[in-house]
Parts: sequence; C-alpha cells; structure tokens
Amino acid sequence: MDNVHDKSRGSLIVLEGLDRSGKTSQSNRLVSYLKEKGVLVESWRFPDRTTSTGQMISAYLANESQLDDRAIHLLFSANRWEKRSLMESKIMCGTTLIVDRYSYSGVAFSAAKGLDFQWCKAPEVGLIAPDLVIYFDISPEKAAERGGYGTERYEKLEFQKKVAEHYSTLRDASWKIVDACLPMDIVEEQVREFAMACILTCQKGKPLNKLWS
Ligand code: T5A
Ligand code: NA
Repeated sequence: MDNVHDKSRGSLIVLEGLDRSGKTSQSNRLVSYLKEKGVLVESWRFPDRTTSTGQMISAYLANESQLDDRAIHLLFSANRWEKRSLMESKIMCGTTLIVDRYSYSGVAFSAAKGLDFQWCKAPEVGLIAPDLVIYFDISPEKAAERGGYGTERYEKLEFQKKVAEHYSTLRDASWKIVDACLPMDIVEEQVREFAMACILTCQKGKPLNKLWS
C-alpha cells in the first residue's frame, strides 16, 4: 500500500449542492472512512475563511459588509487560486483532497444574482479540474426544511431555486448525482462507492486536468 502511494497521485473530489444539502456531514463521514482504509486524505472547504480573502468573504456572507457582486465573485475565485499550487502539490504527492464546494458554487451562486454565466466561469479557468464532483441533489424546498435557513446572505428559498438551475447547467462527465433526501447512511454508502472508484482510477495514472480550458 505504501509503495502504491509513493508512485501514484491522489484525487481531487469535490462535494457540491445547495445550502443544507448535507455536504459537510458527508465530507466528514467520507474523510473518516478513507482514513480507516489507509488512504492519505485531507478535508478541505471553500470558501477557506482562514485567509485574508476568506475573512472578507466571511464578513460578506454574514451580512457584516457590503461588496459589489463582481468584487465578491472575484474574491471567491482568488480564495481558490491562492490554494491552487498547494492543492496540486498535495495531490501529486499522493494525498486525496475532499473539498466542500469549489468553482461550481462560485459560478452557480454568482449567476443566480444575475451575473453573466460565462463571465462567472472565466476567472475559474485553469484551476485544477476535479476528478469527481458529487452533487447532493435536493429540492430547494426540502433543503429549507432542514432546521431552517440561518442568517447567511444566500439562505433564501427563491435564491436557492436559481442556484439549482445554474448547477444543472454546469453538470459534466465528472459529476455523480446522489439523492440527498435519502437517509444519511445510504447517502454515505453511495458517496463511498463513487469516491473509492475515483481514487483507484487516479492511482492508475489518470492525468490531472485543468478546469474549463
Ligand atoms: N459560495 C461558496 C459562493 O457564493 N461562491 C463560492 O465560490 C463558494 C465556494 C458558503 C456560502 O457561500 C456560497 C455558497 C454558500 O451559500 P458554506 O459555509 O459552505 O456556505 O455553508 P453551506 O454549504 O451552506 O453549509 P450548510 O451547513 O448550510 O450545508 P451542508 O454542509 O450542505 O449541510 P450539512 O451537512 O451541514 O447538513 C445540514 C443539515 O441537514 C441535516 C444535517 O444533520 C444538518 O442538520 N442532514 C440531513 N437530514 C436528513 N437526511 C439527510 N440525508 C441529511 N443530511 C444532512
Ligand atoms: Na456546509
């Protein structure tokens, strides 16, 4: 097992979905499972609220600051770019990254405000393309029922409906869809299967690609 890790790369696995779709719960479960299996794995999330751009994003999401729609879009993107080379070196050294939200969130949420879809994609071009995107499919109504939305900026039903539409436009061959309304243990099982298949494919030499180029 150790020899395999020495030679092969890790995977970039992204979890996407509406607010309250269950991404963070399943990310935690998947990371624990993979660690038990001896997979080199790290848990990541965007926005990364620990960096200086992340702190600006966090204040904006909490409605503690106001920013132009395009400015916040570019901050979310910059928050990914500042992590790009670290992500690549970890993956190439054999670590699998389980990432809670990525460029698809960046585009779907900004486009839901009415920004041009292609304009939203442009700053993401060239970031590392995920090997697998697991989309947590849930209706905006059902998501809203889960403990109710909090006070963050985007946690409103009408807005989440638009986000869902833009997500469906972003679907590509790297996506696997899970029914996020199923019981958590069943969702967990499906997520494990998708992730393990992806990790094996990457270990066998699947090249690491760039996003949308
Ligand atoms: N954003 C993000 C942008 O606009 N641009 C960007 O580029 C990026 C990266 C960040 C916000 O920023 C936006 C998107 C977001 O609006 P966040 O910090 O990622 O937000 O927060 P959310 O993703 O919204 O996290 P949530 O905590 O709301 O949702 P999760 O992580 O999807 O859901 P989770 O796991 O916390 O579960 C929610 C509740 O549902 C229950 C859980 O127990 C929990 O109570 N639950 C289930 N209940 C029944 N059945 C199941 N299968 C369940 N799974 C979970
Ligand atoms: Na979350």
